[in-house]
Amino acid sequence: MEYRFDRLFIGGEWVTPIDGGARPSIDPATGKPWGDVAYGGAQDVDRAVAAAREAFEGPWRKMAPWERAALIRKFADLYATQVDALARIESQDNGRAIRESRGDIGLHSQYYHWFASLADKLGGRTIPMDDSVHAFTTRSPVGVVGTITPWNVPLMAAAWKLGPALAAGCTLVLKPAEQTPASSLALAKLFEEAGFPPGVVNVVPGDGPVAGAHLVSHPDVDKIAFTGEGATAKTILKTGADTLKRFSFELGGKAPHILFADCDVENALNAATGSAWALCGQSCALGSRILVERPIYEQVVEGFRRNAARVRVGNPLDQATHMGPQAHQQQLDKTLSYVAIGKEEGAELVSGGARLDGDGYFVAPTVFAGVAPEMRIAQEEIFGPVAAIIPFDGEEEAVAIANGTQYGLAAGLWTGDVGRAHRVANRIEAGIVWVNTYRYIRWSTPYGGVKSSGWGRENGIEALDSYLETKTTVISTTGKFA
Ligand code: TXE
Repeated sequence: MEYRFDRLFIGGEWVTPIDGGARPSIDPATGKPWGDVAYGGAQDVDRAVAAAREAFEGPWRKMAPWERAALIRKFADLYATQVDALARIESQDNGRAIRESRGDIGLHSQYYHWFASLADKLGGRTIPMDDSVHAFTTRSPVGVVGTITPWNVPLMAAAWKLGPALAAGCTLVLKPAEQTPASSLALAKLFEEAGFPPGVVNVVPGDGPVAGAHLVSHPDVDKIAFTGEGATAKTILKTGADTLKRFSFELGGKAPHILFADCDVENALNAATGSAWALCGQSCALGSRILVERPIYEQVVEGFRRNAARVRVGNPLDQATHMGPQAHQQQLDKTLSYVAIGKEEGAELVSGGARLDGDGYFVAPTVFAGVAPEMRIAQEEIFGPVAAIIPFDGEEEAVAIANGTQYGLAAGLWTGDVGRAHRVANRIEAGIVWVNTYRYIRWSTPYGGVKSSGWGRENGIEALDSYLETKTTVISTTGKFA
């Protein structure tokens, strides 16, 4: 497949931006541009929304649900043949280790297949009333969806939104993050090749405050599906308020990963270190707060030190690399600033804590021990490879610390006591809790946050809810005013 990055994809055509242009995209492993990528402005967003509206009112809506499903499946099969190419494009743009990108992107076709399988099963229900009325519900697509995605996992964030949106019968304008637009344009190519009607999926890279904000305030966009920072979500709510469109938000996290003394410590330790530094620490689901019961505290801190030394940091396109660079300069600066904050707050730096030599945005896997729950490094999302180890005594304290942040996205706990597993999982404020495992995320498992971590759920049958409207129809069976 020939991929191109110098045009926007609007209405089924590769077009030159009207009020955007082309801009170098930076390879974070070198700090240098790898090529130019098109970006759009407000007028390009207008064109894309118009194309999405036309497709929504026309061919996409007229297509039978099973035909839509067949097309999504065709796309998913094509996607599966392109995993290597997509992984290389994404890793070059965002620095994610290729072994991780391949593994992740290798699963995406299943997301599309799974949602395709639901496209023709979106029935309503009948509502028992009395003999004089027949009441029932039907479900229809929300309409044109603006999807705004982040730079850490551009294709995954797209799959989580496009899968259910297309199955529901919506059309889309996808605006990827300005730092990592390339893989989303590659995605557009696959929709074109699969034979999607023009305008069903449009891809317009652009700046958040320009293209993103225009999409959000656009009166002809019915819903915004967003993944990113909480502060951006608040701006988006204000920008879009006048249109009263629908919003779903997948925001940040500060997941507690709790290790009770009765767990299988080595197993838990490996999961805890792996999921603190995956994606170079740049994922909302990572266990960035490691809560450790005191009897195993020294063992766990030592294990983190040992495992940090084993992480191979380097060229993300090298299959042997465990951890690539931070995705961009701003994130590098943010991570390093939190390392300084951790030191100032008096946490014990066990490992890492510095930028690595060279032009790329590499940081050593970093471990702070002796972290107090109220420290900023235990409260705020760093989004870098920085693990904060917090000691605790007993279940009550573990739950209090786990719930003691503004976030509530994901959590993990390790224990050999099945009763404790249920008790603690039940009390943790999070959209997903993993017990004796971590970061198991699939198309069928709902994912999303409580508290400041978001609105709505992605994946699972629940994901469809935010792309559908429910209509209730009540018919008098007597022909009289009931
Ligand atoms: O995110 P933004 P940033 C967190 C993480 C990270 C921090 C900053 O802590 O360090 O956010 O990342 C678009 N109107 N997460 O600043 O700005 C933008 O173009 C409309 C957690 O890069 O939220 C991009 O497409 N759109 C997170 C998208 O929002 C706007 C993943 C995300 O960028 C906009 C990423 C505006 N006014 C960062 N401003 C997760 N939940 O996984 C920006 N955008």
